[in-house]
Amino acid sequence: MNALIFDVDGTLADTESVHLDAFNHAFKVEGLDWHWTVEHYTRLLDISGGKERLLHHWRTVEPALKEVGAGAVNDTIHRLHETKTAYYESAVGQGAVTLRPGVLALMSEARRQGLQLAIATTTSPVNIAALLRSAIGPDWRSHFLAIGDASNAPVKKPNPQVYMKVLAELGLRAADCVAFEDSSNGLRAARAAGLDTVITPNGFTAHHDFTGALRIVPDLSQVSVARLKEWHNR
Ligand code: XBP
Ligand code: MG
Repeated sequence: MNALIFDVDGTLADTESVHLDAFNHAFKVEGLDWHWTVEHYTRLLDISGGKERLLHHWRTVEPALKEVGAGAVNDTIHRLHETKTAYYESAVGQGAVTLRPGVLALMSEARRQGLQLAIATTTSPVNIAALLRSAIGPDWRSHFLAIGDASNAPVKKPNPQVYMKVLAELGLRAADCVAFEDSSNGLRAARAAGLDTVITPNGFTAHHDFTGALRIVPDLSQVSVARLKEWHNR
């Protein structure tokens, strides 16, 4: 076991409630009478990617949308997502979320033992930076040998593209790594890339199907490198 590959949203931190607030803020700024409830957003999380989620919602609430020019739709979605991302970045930068239990300890122990760390997420680079800059510090990027995100892996989970990209950048086989995820889309992407995957569900994903997971644990507070090697080797 030479590397640990971490998903971001819902795995490193419980970020989805802040993403939800950011979407609702963007709707207000745009003057749209949309408001996503926790229940509705929980369902929308079956779609990976904020822009993709916006388009899916727009299509469901406005079937006549297809008459609107694709250009106009894309422009509005980009504007909404920019406003949403700016709100998210500032909220997380002000400490709106902290890392989930055990995440920092496992990362530190892994680095001390010479394992590589990587990130494989659907979200935008600015969101990763906002979270890890406040959780780890200004040198957070040096902790990760590879980072796959929306800017360099546009085909979103459950497609394995982001994990394949990270494995290529690490120069490692899937068999030499373990992934960490919180959602069924994430698990399917990691499994499709051949990765043993530890699942830490959260309030938004507890109902997901985690068939094929290496282990399902409430959080990483009881997960050490030794325990991971034991699970991985077995
Ligand atoms: C989960 C996602 C992301 C976020 C929103 O990412 O699907 O889209 O919900 O972020 P992860 P964006 O793979 O880390 O679990 O609006 O930047 O897409
Ligand atoms: Mg996730």
